[in-house]
Amino acid sequence: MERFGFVGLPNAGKSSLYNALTGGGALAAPYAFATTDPNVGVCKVPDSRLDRLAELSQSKSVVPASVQFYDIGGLVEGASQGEGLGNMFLAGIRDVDAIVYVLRAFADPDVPGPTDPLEHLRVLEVELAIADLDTVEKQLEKKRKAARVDNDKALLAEVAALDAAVEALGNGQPIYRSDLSTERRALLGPYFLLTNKPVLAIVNIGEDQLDDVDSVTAPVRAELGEQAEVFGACIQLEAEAAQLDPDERSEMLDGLGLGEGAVPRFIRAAYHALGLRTFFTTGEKESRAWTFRAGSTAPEAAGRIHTDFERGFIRAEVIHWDELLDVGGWTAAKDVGKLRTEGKDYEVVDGDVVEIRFNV
Ligand SMILES: Nc1nc2c(ncn2[C@@H]2O[C@H](COP(=O)(O)OP(=O)(O)OP(=O)(O)O)[C@@H](O)[C@H]2O)c(=O)[nH]1
Ligand SMILES: [Mg+2]
Repeated sequence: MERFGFVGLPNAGKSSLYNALTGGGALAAPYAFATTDPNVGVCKVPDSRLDRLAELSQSKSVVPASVQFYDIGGLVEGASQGEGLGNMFLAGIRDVDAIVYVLRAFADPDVPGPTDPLEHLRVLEVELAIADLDTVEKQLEKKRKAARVDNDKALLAEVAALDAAVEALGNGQPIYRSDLSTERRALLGPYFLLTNKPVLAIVNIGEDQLDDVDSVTAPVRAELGEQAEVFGACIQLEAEAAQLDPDERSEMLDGLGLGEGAVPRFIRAAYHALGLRTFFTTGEKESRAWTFRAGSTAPEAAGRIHTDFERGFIRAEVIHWDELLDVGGWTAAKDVGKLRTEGKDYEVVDGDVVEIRFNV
């Protein structure tokens, strides 16, 4: 399952975001370092296509895709020198797939802390860069020596990547928005650097800024450019909405002019940031959404269901979800020749409904 780690200053709204996504469970409180131990939770990925397929197949169970969220303690300036909770707890999110910055813009006299999201961004990135610099420096000399002794080409390339990382991080530049090449970034993979992961930024806006989301988020967007998906949300309202049952929630969000709310948008953006896509299986027993990486072949995608499906893959029967709804069902699709037979080179497309033929 794909995992996301939250980072932000104290009181930025990380635990509130966690509650908005998972429906509750984390302490959100107006004092710094309310979170000490991480909250780890799973969130279902809302997908109306899945609901419609389940209805079509009259499935007994419906299984959405899910993603995992890690809500950790707040980071402060000087965390690397032990300020606040220090930065040791960052180790808990070393192996997440992506980082979510929670940047505060809301003003509230009862909640201490800065309200300029750019200031939040600056402090976070300096602290993350220092943590990474520390990791890289610990490895560099060891690797350099080993590379020299063995004259190992692969290791020399890794050392060059580490050198470039030291340079960028030393200038306070996070790897993900430095000029390190994709190849070098890949070579740094085994070091699980925090700033070498895809980033999503949420600007936590106040209720009074709802009419003005674009101008509040614009400076962060300008700073991060193409390097990160940025969006604004009033996390507090989303967390309150998450506590309601679905009908009341829609009513509340609609009443505020928020449409479906920021949670589904956020999860879709998170998916996008990781290059994730969804395919479906559907039948009377179950309709289910599966996550795969963009560009996956049919056997690779089938491997998400079961490794046997990948190993023993013969072919896939495929139809796009909306076509399946149009023709009214799997048998009908077969009868009118809408079901495609795809081989092992087929690249699965977001929204495909598949049935795998395999033999092991
Ligand atoms: N007014 C307002 N308050 C908010 C908003 N989002 C969060 N808060 C409040 O701000 C306080 C801090 O929120 P948390 O979610 O606990 O913040 P955190 O980032 O988890 O903080 P730490 O765990 O201490 O690092 C809580 O009292 C929240 O209710 C918002 O959009 N508007
Ligand atoms: Mg918290």
